[in-house]
Amino acid sequence: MERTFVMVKPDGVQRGLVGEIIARLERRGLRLVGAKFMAVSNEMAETHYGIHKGKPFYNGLIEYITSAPVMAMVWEGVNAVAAVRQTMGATRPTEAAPGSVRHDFGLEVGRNLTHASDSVENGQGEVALWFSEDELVDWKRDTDRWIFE
Ligand code: DAT
Ligand code: MG
Repeated sequence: MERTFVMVKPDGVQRGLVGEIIARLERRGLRLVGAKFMAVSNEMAETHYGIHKGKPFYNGLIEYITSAPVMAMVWEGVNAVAAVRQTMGATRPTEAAPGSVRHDFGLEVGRNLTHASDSVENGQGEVALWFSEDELVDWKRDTDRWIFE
């Protein structure tokens, strides 16, 4: 089953939106396989956002993501990567589809509430970066056959 790394960023945690965001992913039918509430080290932030190094917003991005705790999670399901990106919405909240998290709760690109892996390959890499194997739970959900065809 496809897995994706999802994070409620510091603004989402500070604004009390962790439950709301988890509820949307649960309601969508995705299955939670790992979660931890944590502070992000500078080293972790720089590894995670390595592809953005050198861009004008990079320093602000690192400062933002390390400024307060985050909720790091792994979710799985059929087309989990695309489904979660859709639930979160476009990077800029003012371009995110109505009904998406970033549209419904955000205004600014630098306070866009969540992270979600953008490809299956990056999802695998990010899951491995943020979680060890023993932090991921392999389980069968009783409703799986009513959600997965
Ligand atoms: P996404 O988080 O939708 O995958 P991304 O990977 O392109 O977007 O960028 C990572 C984060 O960096 C994004 O969530 C917010 C910030 N960011 C991206 N582009 C930005 C910009 N032009 N100005 C300020 N922050 C930006
Ligand atoms: Mg990205």
